[in-house]
Amino acid sequence: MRRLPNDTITLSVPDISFETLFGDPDFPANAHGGNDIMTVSVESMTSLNLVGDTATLLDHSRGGNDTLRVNIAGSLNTVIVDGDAQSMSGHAKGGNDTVIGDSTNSIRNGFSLYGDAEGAMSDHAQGGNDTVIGVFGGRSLNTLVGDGGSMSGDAHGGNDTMAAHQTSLTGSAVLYGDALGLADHAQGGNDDLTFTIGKEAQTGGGNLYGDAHELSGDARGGNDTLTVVDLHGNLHFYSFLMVGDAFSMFGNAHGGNDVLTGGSHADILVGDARHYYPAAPGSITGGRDILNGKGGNDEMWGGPNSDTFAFDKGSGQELIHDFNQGNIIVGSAAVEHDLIDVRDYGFVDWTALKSLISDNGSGNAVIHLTASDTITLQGVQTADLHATDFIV
Ligand SMILES: [Ca+2]
Ligand SMILES: [Ca+2]
Ligand SMILES: [Ca+2]
Ligand SMILES: [Ca+2]
Repeated sequence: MRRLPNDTITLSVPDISFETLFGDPDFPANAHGGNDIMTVSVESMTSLNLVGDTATLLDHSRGGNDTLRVNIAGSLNTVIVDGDAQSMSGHAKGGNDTVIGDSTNSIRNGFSLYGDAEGAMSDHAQGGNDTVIGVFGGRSLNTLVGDGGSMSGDAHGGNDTMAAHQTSLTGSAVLYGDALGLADHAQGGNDDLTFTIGKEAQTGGGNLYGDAHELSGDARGGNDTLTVVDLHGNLHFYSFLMVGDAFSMFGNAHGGNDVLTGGSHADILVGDARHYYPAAPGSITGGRDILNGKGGNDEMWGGPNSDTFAFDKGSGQELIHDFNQGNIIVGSAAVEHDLIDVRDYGFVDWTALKSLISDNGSGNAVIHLTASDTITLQGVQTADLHATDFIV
């Protein structure tokens, strides 16, 4: 396999230009891309597509391990960065890249960062294990994707590390661990997604999807970790949607076992998907997820399969929508046993906890952990709850 040279490229793109830059523009069949270091600065009203290797990785070609960084100043730029290529097919393999977009102190700049390819990853294409980092503010909406625009056939997503960091007043980001859509037999990797709210941040938020926006066919979500970190604390204008696998699951899709940890505001945490469209009753299966909303008044859905809802002191007014009901929602008759973990509250035993549970006016069980912390179980009555439903 021919190995292409390792290049170091540093340049500035002038205002009002359209540029597409490749790390290895001349890419022979089945070559191995170089390990390139590319740093590009962008001013205003520019459209940039920075690609670590070449336009299309085909057959048995491989992307190099590239470090791609775009520094964005000014305003109204459109930036797309691909760790490897614009599309991948055959048995192509993406490299393990570091992709960085930085728009701190600029206004209205959006960037889209892909660990592997902005377009389709099809056939047996395999994403690398990439590090995707977006640093932003300035009223921007940004997208971070661990692998590709779409994955189909037997494509596999890599195990990616993704970090979105809001450094200034306003801004938001959407993170996908693998791709916007996973179809056929595509499989998501085991990704680590983090959104950090910086000390200067005032409003914003984002959506974190462990795998994709849509899982269809026989697609399978990976085992992902989703975390919101709040360095500012106690904000009023933040909201996060955190979903372990995908916004929508269709057909025979399978969810992975995900761990979701919210921030200090009102988050929505979903173990598998927000919406389900099974091909037949129970054809969609969910993972065994662990959800912890942390502070703020959070809403949670564990989704199908047995999930654990964990609560820390100061958790606020929490609502679980589908306690032991996730399998029913996808039409499955399989037994499900969700758990509520309240160890952080230090109750002596189940009897002590049980005395704090009562039905509200709507007939839903409410667990009064403290004067200010409660858990409401939608569609569940106090009489339905037993010691085996809790980790005390
Ligand atoms: Ca890559
Ligand atoms: Ca991935
Ligand atoms: Ca997942
Ligand atoms: Ca689940």
